[in-house]
Amino acid sequence: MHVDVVTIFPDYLAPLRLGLVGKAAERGLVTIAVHDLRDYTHDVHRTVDDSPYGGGAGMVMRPEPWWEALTAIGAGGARVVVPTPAGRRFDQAYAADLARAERLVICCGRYEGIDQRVVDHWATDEISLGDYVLGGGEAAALVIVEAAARLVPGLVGNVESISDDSFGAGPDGMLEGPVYTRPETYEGYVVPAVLRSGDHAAIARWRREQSRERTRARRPDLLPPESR
Ligand code: 6GU
Repeated sequence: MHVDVVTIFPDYLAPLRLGLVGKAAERGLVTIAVHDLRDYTHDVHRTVDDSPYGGGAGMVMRPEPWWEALTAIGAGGARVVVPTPAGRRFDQAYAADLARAERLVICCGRYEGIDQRVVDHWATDEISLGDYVLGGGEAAALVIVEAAARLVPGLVGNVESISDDSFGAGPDGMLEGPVYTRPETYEGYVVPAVLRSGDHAAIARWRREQSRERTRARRPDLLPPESR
């Protein structure tokens, strides 16, 4: 997978060098290029915004720098993602779908948004992380790339710990239960006895129960209606 991110804040994407995505980039499984939108302006002030037609508060991102940037990148044929609170809600299945793409281009808007003609012509996907408003698409781009990149085939550890549309290794799309490591007792808190029992069937049963109980308490919407 190759990812292009277009932004007026290239430094915002620096964390993509870290962790699992960074490791994937080092190994060449995922390649990431960050582009400064202002490199596609031609005025001395490198202007990317202008006032909205029809009036109103805030500024709108001008179409010309976006069009030139996306043309230069060769975005035609790629999945072109515009993060926006007006987009389709992002989830694990959506991430898995993006992970199948050979090329991903993420267009990070700021201000009140990008001129609609850019979106109409270039965007294949408008994605929202949830019902709140971010200052721009950059934080969303970090989330989208991290969620998709860890699902790219061949990445370390993604064989059994990942399935398409459920969370982590939680069975049946339920939430993960609690996890523990050494020491057995810490600050008076003890690791549940069953996990130290060596009884693998009992451990598997306990994990399923924990998973189900946590999901019922925190996210009943993830359970089939009849078992809520
Ligand atoms: Cl993807 N972008 C912005 N700017 N705000 C958001 C969002 C995305 N998702 C929720 N709020």
